[in-house]
Amino acid sequence: MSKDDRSVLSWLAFVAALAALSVAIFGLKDNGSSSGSAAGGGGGAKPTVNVTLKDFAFEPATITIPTGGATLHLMNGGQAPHNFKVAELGITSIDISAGASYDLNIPATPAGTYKVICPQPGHEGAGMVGSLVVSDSASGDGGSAGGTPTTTPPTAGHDASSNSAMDARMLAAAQLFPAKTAGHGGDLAKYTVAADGYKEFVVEAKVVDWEVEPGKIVKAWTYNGVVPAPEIHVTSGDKVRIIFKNSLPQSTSLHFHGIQVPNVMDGVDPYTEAPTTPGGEHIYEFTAKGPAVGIYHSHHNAQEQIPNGMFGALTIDEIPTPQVLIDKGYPEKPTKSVNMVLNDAGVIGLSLNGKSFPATEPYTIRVGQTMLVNYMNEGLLVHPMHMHQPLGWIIAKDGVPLITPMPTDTLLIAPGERYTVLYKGVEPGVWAWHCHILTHAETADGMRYMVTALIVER
Ligand SMILES: [Cu+2]
Repeated sequence: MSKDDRSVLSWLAFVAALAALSVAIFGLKDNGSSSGSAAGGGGGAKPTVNVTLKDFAFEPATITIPTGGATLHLMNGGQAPHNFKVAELGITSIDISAGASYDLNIPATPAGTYKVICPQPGHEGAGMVGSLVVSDSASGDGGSAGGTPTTTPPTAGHDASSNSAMDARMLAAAQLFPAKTAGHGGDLAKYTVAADGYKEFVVEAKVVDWEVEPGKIVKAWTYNGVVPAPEIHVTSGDKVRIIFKNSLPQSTSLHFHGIQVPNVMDGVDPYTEAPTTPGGEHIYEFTAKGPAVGIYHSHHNAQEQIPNGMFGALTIDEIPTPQVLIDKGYPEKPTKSVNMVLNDAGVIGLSLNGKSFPATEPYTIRVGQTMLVNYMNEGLLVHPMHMHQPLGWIIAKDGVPLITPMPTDTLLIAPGERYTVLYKGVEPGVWAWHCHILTHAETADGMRYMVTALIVER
């Protein structure tokens, strides 16, 4: 995969535009007027009060400080960036990102109750409203201490506020895409050429920490520490040797799904070989016969080992662009070739290439360029994968080129199936690309799981 897959400037621009739009809609653009924030430098007597910013609330909702001022230690315990604003006092913190904290200085202030909001677009509407009570009488939680204009959460009607809360949650979720997570799977596997001419790949099964989405770290069962495993790509006629090591706490075996190999190399223990026990090794050898769009995965306790992450693409040669599409103006070779491995179970769960939205990877092509996608379903369920645009052409099923390509915008892929689809960029834009079983793509808190985007640039 090329670097520009991950250069997502257009998408970021799109997200920024979306954010700007919502700022315009909500009219919450904050004009600064931030107070001094003597982050901790404030000299003696001022107390420090801890406030946690959540999605979408202040905790506590009523913050009591003395008239002499205080330092508010603001901690963002949510997923979205938050801010702390007291409009009446002209005080605004900086934007505090998820997990970060900030000390906000509140100077000496007349007694009273002041409304606090988060000025991030939509957050006030989502209920992120609190009160700052300035009082010398009550040092406890004196919620009703002041006599001045109390501002409790404004409501524009029950439905309206819960609806705007939902919109705000969805916006916050969308703005996280593409979220950074540790680890990237599916990159090309390295090999060495042995003295006898074999291409040698080392594949080690092991359990590692894997970040499926921001902050969701699971004990994944992997090949070489990534999900999906590195793609093994070879050419017809290549002699292939896989030196397989088992560093799992369980026995396992390695099967080459959709690849023509001798029976004794099929990896089906206990029939074609003995299981490879923890700490053990097994050598697999075959001569590559292509084209093939296959998978290497476990064939031992597979209903658990595979969804937990033990799968990787194994491809031989390339699926050629059909003449009928070349005649329609498709380039002979795709600009980009992508494996899209679907999963829905085990510790990884609903995911595309080992990641769940917003941590899924967006892909970029230009108008006129083509992207070839090998869909591979390693989960336990069927998934109808839907590309909003452009229209795709199915050019191979299970690695066998079709005599006549078939158009698709929604393609049902069953467990174990592989489909090869060619997409040609036509209309510029950021196009949603997701499983169309809607509970695999969305929640009431916004898009999740099996969702990514194809970015078509001019
Ligand atoms: Cu699905």
